[in-house]
Amino acid sequence: MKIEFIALRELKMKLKAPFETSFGTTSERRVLLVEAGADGLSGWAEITTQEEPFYNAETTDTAWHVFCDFVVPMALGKTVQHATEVPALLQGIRGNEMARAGLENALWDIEAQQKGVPLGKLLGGTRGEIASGVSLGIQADTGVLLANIEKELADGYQRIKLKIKPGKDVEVVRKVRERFPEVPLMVDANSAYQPADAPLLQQLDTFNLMMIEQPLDWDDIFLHAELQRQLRTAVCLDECIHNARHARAAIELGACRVINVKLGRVGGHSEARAVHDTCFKRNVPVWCGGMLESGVGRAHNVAMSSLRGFVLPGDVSASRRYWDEDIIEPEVVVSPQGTIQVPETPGLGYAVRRDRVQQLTVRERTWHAAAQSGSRKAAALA
Ligand code: OSB
Ligand code: MG
Repeated sequence: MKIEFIALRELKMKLKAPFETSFGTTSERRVLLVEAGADGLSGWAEITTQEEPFYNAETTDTAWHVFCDFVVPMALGKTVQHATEVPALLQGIRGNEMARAGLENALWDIEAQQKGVPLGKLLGGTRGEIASGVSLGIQADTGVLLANIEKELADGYQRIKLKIKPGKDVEVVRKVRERFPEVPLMVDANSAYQPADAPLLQQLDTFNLMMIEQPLDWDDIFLHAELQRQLRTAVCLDECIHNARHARAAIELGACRVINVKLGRVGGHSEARAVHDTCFKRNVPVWCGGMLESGVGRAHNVAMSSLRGFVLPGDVSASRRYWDEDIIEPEVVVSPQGTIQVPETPGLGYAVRRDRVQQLTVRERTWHAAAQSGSRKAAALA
């Protein structure tokens, strides 16, 4: 695959409802889409940054900068046999995993189309359908939260994740448990607690939670190990894990018993698969996280979730929970049993709606590789 062109677009997409976490509230997404072209095919991916550097260090604007000024110059015009070679092209860029993942994942889409196989299969996935759960934002009114849970369960979702923060934790979980004694339930703190909060977190042990996601600092594996020893409930790491080396360190230090795999956070499909393999070898279950993605990022998540180690329901849920109208056709849908079918058609398995993308685009840049002949005229016409 010769990387002949790359396009980067920013789309403005309004969420159906604001989403509140311990680090802030999001109402309107600034979605970055990458389109890459090779061998007459075009592939799509999403750069899954948030708008502000409160989840990880990247933002929509830092990713725009790193992508335009470093990723594109290092990759444009280069030839790779497999999408797995993209990380080597971008070697040297430290961090900025989401910006890098945008290019690599677009190449995975192209490779899958070229080989005539569904992306999930190309990645080594074996599942025909994946188990879907929901992540519910913090609510001012717990009554509203209970009603929302009722609705998600009626729609078939297989597990409920509650966002928590200090002051919105033990009592909220208690009320949810009282009302839903059996539902598979977990919480996600997005690094809102300190080691001194261990006694408070221990109170959560009484609610039969599947796991507590990322209670402590975003970059602190060591203190999560100390905390895990004080809890019966499994710790799940999200923010802390940026690659397979981190996953191995966290598991071997006893910092967690579950890992949330996010494509963007670890730099793309190759590293996500490596994290999966590291966990699988050590019998650590994984699930696929979400970043309030548009359909493009969501489609990539569906493909990754088809790998055998994704044994727990993830945060990959239906398009219609987020958007009045998604940018893919068909949209991601969830069955009454709480499952998503893994596409069986070549590539991503969902078509990108160019008309809709264009409508929502607020800025756009495109780069073409120089023609091989060195003809400036050919380059200008490309
Ligand atoms: O920590 O998993 C997280 C959204 C934005 C940033 C971080 C997280 C989340 C979610 C939402 O939990 C998952 C989703 O529904 O996409
Ligand atoms: Mg999380």
